[in-house]
Amino acid sequence: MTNTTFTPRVFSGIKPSGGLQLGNYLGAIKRFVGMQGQMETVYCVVDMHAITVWQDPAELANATREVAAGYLAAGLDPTQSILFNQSQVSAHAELGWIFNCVARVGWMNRMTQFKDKAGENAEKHSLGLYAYPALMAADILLYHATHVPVGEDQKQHVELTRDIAKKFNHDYKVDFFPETTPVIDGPATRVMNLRDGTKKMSKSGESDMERINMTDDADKIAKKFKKAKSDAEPLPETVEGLADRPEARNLIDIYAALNDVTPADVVAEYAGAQWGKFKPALADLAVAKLAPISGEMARLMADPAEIDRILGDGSARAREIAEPILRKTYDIVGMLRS
Ligand code: AQP
Repeated sequence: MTNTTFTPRVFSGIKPSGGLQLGNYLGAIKRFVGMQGQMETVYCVVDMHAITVWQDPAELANATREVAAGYLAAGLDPTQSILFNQSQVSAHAELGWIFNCVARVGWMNRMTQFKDKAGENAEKHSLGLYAYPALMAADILLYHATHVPVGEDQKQHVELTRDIAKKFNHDYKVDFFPETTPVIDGPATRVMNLRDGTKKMSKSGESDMERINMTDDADKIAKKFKKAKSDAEPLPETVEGLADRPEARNLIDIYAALNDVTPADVVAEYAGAQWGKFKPALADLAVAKLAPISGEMARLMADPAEIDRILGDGSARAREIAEPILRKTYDIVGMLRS
């Protein structure tokens, strides 16, 4: 085994499986933008993951542009970071197949997200939904990414990525793929559903009232926070007082993440306040922080050709990193090239 040192590089992605929601922004995009300039950053719109559940073709193309617009509107600089959509770099699918042959069925059976999404009807879901964590490992390792910022829900998949890298290196007696570190920090790594604080906020959740969409206007945001589930108690005096109060914890975490403060700061400011005071303050804060982003998203979406150009340029730059790593992987595995 050699002792390879890997250049620090960030990779992460978002599925265009619907419009962006607040959890995607606070748990992912805002943190992605914060890592820009600290090391090389590669960010993807993972359209191949989106089709693990049915997507209308015209809506998929539109959602791909909308996720790209979300990244850009939140401050991603496409000259500083690489921004592209996954299907334009075919090496993802190719390395994904190799990792399907490295990952064990027993490992995939432990993935809680598949169990949550497929529920009791697992047989009726696509094979892609079951196998997608191996493709996600390929997304990450195709860039030899050392750091992957994600929300809490993706932690298990980044751990699987580490297992795949270790098994590949061990089986082929190489030190080729890094053991990637998941970066999960800040108060909003798991933004919860506004109507049920025990469930994650999702793009594809059943009711629109359970999530804040990045395209919601001020009235909608105010209405959704006003109707958000809370509880009968006023806000506590300390964060410890939030134990067993999932809805209260969620609203305070959202406030903290939007305002770049800690949940303890929020509790200190609103100790003993009633929800009738806190919820309008949260709605005002959310509108102040999100309106400039949604306004910029709308401006960008009015010029789809420019978004396509940015994604095309990013894809070419992504291929420059990915293709040599894929070729070397094929050599290691023994794929003949003539
Ligand atoms: N509720 C959340 N809180 C914090 N982070 C979240 N992320 C998603 N929801 C939350 C983070 O956003 C990034 C992109 O996620 P994704 O779109 O690729 O997949 P997902 O986690 O399955 O997102 P959704 O919104 O729940 O999509 P659907 O409903 O289509 O499955 C990841 O870093 C994720 O952790």
